[in-house]
Amino acid sequence: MKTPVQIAVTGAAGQITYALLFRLAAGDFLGPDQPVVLRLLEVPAAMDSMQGVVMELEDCAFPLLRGVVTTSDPRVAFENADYAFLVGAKPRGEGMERKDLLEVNAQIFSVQGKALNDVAHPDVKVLVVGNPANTNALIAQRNAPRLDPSNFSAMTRLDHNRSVSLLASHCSVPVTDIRRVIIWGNHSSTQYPDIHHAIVGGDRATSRVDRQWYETLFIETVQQRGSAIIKIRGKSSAASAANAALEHMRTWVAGTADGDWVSMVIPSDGSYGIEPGLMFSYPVTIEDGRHRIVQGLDIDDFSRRMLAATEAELKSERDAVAALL
Ligand code: NAX
Repeated sequence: MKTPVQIAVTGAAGQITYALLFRLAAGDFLGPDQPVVLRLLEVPAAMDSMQGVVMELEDCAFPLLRGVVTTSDPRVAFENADYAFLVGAKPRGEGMERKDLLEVNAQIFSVQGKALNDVAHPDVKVLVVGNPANTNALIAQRNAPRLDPSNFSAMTRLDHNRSVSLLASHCSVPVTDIRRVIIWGNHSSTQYPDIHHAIVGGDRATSRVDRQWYETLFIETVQQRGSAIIKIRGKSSAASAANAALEHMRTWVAGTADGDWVSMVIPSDGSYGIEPGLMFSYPVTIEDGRHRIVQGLDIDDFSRRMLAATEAELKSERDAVAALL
């Protein structure tokens, strides 16, 4: 048997983690021969509720689960962590302005970034799910100068999966026939779901769908999918978000399939004219645990405008939390 890997998960009493932890413990992330230790972080007020989740984990008698650490101290949660799923975040409270939300989360992610810097494994792979995910990831990354910036990421995989599913159903093909969709930019309603380079079966997606449908319905449906689920379910996406988080990390470790890519928020290197350093969602291929931005894609005027809008939003988020960078 291999040595257990240390997986830190924050917001461990929340609804996304309720769907995530059992899959991590079951081996869905790293396979059936990789034992894991879960290192769970919560705020003090949610420790009891987190303990209930731990009791359920125990009751599953998962063969791969070699230990569970529970704490409200990030330095304990992230100690020697190989992987960190940063799911916990402060939701928008009543009367809270967007700037207040950014600031309160920036505080959380600056503390967590520092703790990762000090105690995590030097190659730790960090995924930020908690919103505003891109900017939270930026804060964490900037507060962890010891770590390679490329070890920090945020999640647009749920938006990517939503795009794959919607395109497949519109074209009446299985999801396995869809490749190369892209989510550019921010995980917010300015994100740009792009199918200009996507493939449906053996065809270019643009030859299979009506431009009008794409520019209006497709883009808006993906951008607004989270709100649509809240409206109908009364709660935000949880199982699909947990699934996307698991897939994001699994692809990061296992690599992308030949001829395909995934969308991932990573530090911009200036590709496609985006300001270097911004945490921006790009199409990436992954090999040996290293992501590389797909280069050389044609960007038409429509796409250029969409990229500019989401980049502008990310810059304004960054400027709102500049004191903590
Ligand atoms: P919940 O409110 O159910 O759970 C969040 C948990 O985080 C709570 O138990 C809370 O006590 C904990 N928490 C708050 N501050 C913490 C801190 N400083 N340290 C540790 N734990 C802390 O939210 P849930 O539905 O699970 O969503 C979690 C986050 O994911 C939210 O920010 C949400 O907006 C975001 N999402 C991001 C998505 C993405 O694609 N990037 C999609 C799904 C989701 O909306």
